[in-house]
Amino acid sequence: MNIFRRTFIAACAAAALADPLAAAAADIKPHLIRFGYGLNEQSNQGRAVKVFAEQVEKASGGKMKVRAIGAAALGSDVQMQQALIGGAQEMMVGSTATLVGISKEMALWDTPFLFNNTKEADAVLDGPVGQKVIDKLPEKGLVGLVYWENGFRNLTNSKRPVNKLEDLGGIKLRVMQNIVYLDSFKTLGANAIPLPFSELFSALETGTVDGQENPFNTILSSKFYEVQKYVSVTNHVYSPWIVLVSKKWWDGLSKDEQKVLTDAAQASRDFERKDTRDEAAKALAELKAKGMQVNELPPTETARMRDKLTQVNAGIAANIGPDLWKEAQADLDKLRAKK
Ligand code: KDG
Repeated sequence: MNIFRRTFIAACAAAALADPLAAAAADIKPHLIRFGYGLNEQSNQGRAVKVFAEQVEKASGGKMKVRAIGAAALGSDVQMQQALIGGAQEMMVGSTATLVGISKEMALWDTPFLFNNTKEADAVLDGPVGQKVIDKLPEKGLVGLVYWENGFRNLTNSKRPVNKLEDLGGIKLRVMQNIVYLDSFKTLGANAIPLPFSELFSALETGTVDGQENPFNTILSSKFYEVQKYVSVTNHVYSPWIVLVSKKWWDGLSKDEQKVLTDAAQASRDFERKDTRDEAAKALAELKAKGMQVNELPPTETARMRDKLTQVNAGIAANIGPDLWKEAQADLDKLRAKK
């Protein structure tokens, strides 16, 4: 366990144990929380769920226990979302992109090249616009606690390096089950095929698909280097994860129990973003060491990609509502003017 994590957990434990009477006096009953996620236990997603679980247990004096269940053992993102809505599962973390079928405003985060860097992403996701998108969830039976970082997405495939737009032509590219991703990669000329994450490795291994797109962290932790030869650095979209609670279950919790979960979610968000960024900084070199051939698209080519993908932006703005779209763009303009 790295020094950052040890220090972080010690600090959480100290904070919680500093006031054991508070935990004992609080209106907290025993709960077993099934928390599902799609990547494996060793991934950045798995590590952050573990931190969340440890924080919940410490802050509740051991009364609230989180059973972290990874590798899509409780189902795909879409299946877990339905389980939360029905009250059959308490919590999950997954992609905002797979939530669009339930809450259309989540499509804002699918906008290609929306964020230029993580500073912009954190500011908008944790600001008023991010909250407005989360506020649309309760009417659908979900409670969103925080956004985590999946990261900037990049292309991998087994056919050829993607040095220019035209190289995507004819590549069978797996995309998330999301209309914007489907439209975006069709617009770029790929043969876009939507699949759940849990089916991706085998689809790459069998050649059902030639490629996929994900952050370096996921490419590494899911061992895509075993079935993919080329990494083409595009950073074509920043992808958030979102920590979700079943509203049916949440509404039955006391204010103290809800506070344990919101505090733990915020602490785990801060851990997860730092952990993910630290890992991402080293992941590309590790992918090269695993034998992958890496190429960075020249700025002229990413500019062509960005220009071509503006076609999908109008559809996103119409789908999420022009006011929300304009507010997000205005917030980004203000952030960029501050530079
Ligand atoms: O459960 C898997 C999800 O977290 C998903 O976001 C992973 O980015 C992903 C993908 O490509 O499906």
